[in-house]
Amino acid sequence: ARSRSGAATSHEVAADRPTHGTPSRRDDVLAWVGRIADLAQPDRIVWVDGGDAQHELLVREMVSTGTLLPLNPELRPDSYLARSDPGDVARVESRTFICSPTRAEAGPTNNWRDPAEMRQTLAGLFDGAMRGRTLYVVPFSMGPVDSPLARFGIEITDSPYVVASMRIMTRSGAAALARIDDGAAWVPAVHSVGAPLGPDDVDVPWPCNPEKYIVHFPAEREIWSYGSGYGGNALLGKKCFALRIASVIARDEGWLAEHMLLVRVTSPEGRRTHVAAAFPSACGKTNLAMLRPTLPGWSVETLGDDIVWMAPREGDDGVTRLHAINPEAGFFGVAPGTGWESNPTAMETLRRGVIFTNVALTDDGDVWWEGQTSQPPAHLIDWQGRDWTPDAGRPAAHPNSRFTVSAAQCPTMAADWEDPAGVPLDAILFGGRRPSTVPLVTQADSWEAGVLLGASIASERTAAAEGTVGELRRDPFAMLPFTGYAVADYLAHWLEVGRGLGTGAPAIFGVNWFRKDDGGRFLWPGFGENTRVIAWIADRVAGTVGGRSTPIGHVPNPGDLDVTGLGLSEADLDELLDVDPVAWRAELTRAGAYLEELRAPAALRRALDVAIDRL
Ligand code: GTP
Ligand code: SPV
Ligand code: MN
Repeated sequence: ARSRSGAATSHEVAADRPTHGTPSRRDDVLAWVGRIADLAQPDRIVWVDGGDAQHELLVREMVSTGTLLPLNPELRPDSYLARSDPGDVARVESRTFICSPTRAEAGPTNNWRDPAEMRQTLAGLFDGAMRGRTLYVVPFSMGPVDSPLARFGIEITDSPYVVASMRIMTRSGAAALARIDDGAAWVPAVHSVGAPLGPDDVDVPWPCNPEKYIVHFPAEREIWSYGSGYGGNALLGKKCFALRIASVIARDEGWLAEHMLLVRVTSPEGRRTHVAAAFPSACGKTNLAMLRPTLPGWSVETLGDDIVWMAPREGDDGVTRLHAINPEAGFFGVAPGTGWESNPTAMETLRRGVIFTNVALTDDGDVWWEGQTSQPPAHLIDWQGRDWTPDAGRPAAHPNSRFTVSAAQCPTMAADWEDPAGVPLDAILFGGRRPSTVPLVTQADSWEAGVLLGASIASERTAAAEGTVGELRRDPFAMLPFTGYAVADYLAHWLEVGRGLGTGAPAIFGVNWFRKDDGGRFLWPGFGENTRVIAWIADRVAGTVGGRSTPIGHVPNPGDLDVTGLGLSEADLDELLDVDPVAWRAELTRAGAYLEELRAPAALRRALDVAIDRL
């Protein structure tokens, strides 16, 4: 018998495996769980209800296996540190697959595998993969459960860390299962760390497998993930569902699933502007989402920091606008660089109830990472559990170390952030890390020019995925690793959505906080001071501020941007707002070659040619 225990409950699903919790009432769900259990052969099955009792049991178990290290409850109540396997610290884009029926449907930017072949590979990998472990069934909702934009999924995982993280990042448990049981469509998502245990094996704190597969079947709307416990690879509601699979659903249903933050900006006059912004991974979304304005009278409320779903809907005024929700319920944020100076809102959010991953441990049982304070503590335990002193010559926290925390704890969260209707979008920003050429801010002159701007995003690589940090790479819409179908079709879909919106379409802007001088110093102070740019953007939407026309769109005249008190030199400001025709010709020519490679819609290539001609 596969089960070691005879203590089966009445809730038996498959074989004679003990089952705990309240299973679904739906036959298709039960059959699927049964099939996966028969394949992966876990010791037991737990239906996760999202309640405190189950959660506390799970945490206790993780503490006993060393997966979670409790932090000092006086300094950081209810918080834990997880140290991953050193080979499992980021998304693995080279191991991420889009298994559409044809290679063309995955486009030139995704790794494609033949679906039938991949299913065979997965059947082999998952055969017995959960032996000695518990199979958790985690029903979840992306979006407030009552939102017409919400979509449901069920993740099967053998990782308690994933269960605890999904509880923070999504609405998981009984409420989501109730919707599914009532007939809602659901996306099956199967995850295993790929580390079965024999009867005499002792578990490690962070089980994983050197061989990793992050697999999507867009036609079947199905996800399989093997070998990793890291966020974007394992919390399948996040990038796998809310971006890769959702982008396909959105294409079919006429909406957009994007790698964006979402905020509400209120001007001193009380005018509200809803802004979404797409920057590549580790390029400032969480920071901008938690912006603490440095200009008097302005306020910013947080709605989301990583993913936005938006759908056209006609308002009472007869104008069709994009209405946006944040499908997540928490933040999985980059720790390094987060400090009381740079992002006090995040620091306040992190006071309690946090799962930290791969940060350093202080001698008094709290956490530290590079950039939290200007001076590091004299002694730490680094992210790999080794002694660390400031002269160690290596970072104490992994550059992609992260915090997982509930959005409800964020002090700047908008009171209505869970409004099922979402917010009407006024502006969309695109940006990246560009040390040269790209101005601080540009307004696209049309939706088409804005789509071109999004399609042309390039950014220096960061530690959020494997690869060489600092290398410039193209990342259209900050969605390069997250588009579930051919990027040419994705661009065509954006153009199509814009046509449907007409005058209700949000204005589109490009921003760049990362321009440097010849000495490698950031020209722009960034962080809270980004308020100055956000204020210009909000005023442009209202039509109350000027700008000068350039071949790549409108940029502020030096006098249009409020830079009082920044101590910015005139020369630095000029450089930040400069559109150099020679550099831009080269930039657009490169972008054109890339669009060609993508087989982007002709309308975009024409828009690009027009801009080149104007230069
Ligand atoms: P993902 O969660 O990977 O999608 O990242 P993100 O886009 O949310 O990036 P995040 O806000 O976490 O910022 C990543 C890094 O960029 C951090 O180390 C920040 O300190 C740094 N950063 C954010 N905003 C700014 C800025 O305005 N200027 C500068 N110089 N650095 C910034
Ligand atoms: C990113 O890499 O863009 C993240 C972290 O937001 S992850 O969830 O791992 O994708
Ligand atoms: Mn992200």
